[in-house]
Amino acid sequence: MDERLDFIVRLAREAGMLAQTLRATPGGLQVGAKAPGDFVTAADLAVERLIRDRIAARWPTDAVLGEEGGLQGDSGAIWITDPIDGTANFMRGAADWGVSIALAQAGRLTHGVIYLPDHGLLVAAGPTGLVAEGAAAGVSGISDATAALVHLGYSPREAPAAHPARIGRILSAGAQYRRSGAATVGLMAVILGRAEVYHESCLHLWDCAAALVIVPAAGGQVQSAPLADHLVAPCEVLAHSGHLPDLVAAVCGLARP
Ligand code: LIP
Repeated sequence: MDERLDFIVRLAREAGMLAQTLRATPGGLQVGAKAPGDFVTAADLAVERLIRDRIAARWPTDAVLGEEGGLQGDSGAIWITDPIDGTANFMRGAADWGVSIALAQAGRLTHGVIYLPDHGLLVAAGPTGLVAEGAAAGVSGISDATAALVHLGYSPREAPAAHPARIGRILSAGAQYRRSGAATVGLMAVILGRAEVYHESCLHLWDCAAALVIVPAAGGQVQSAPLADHLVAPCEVLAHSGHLPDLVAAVCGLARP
């Protein structure tokens, strides 16, 4: 395993354990809201601080983009992290949340790790291969839409009417949909072959950068904006197994191929 992949796997485990410890500590969560429905807890801030400190100690000239602290540093190597993805679930004691850490070098995403601590699932990928703990990684081979699951993400950044319209297209295609409230959970489902598609119209890079590396390594396909655009604004993200083009077109509202 290359040293950066080994580093992010170990860091994701440490970050997840810190988040679990803080949530279990009486008064450890002090919850705030960045916007209506967009929560941040003391654990989000502490875990991102840990991630930034560990990266700075090992690669002091690299830049870091985090959900809570934004972009700090100016370098060809940028670490991209959501310390606790699915904060609204995490702060209520639900299991659907995760740690996401990725690395971009010279304008390309090269490494990523997603860790779902309460589920005991970790997947990571880099130039030397794929690592999976808690389950085998590999996208689904299902090609029948009536057996397919589509995970959706939603945020108030998208026009509310667009979401039920997307659900209607999925049901009309014969498939079923799920919405966990954490991109990492839906993207992990695609990586593990437990769902066929993940889509979100307006998703920040820190929620999905790791998955944009891992899904292809698990045999799937991803579509998103150029990295330079996604670094500065949320963009549409699609990850899928590659065996259901008609369903993917329905999810995205595109003409059938
Ligand atoms: C969340 C994402 C989710 C999205 C939410 C939110 P957070 O991340 O995982 O997919 O729909 O709007 O962005 O804010 O809990 O880290």
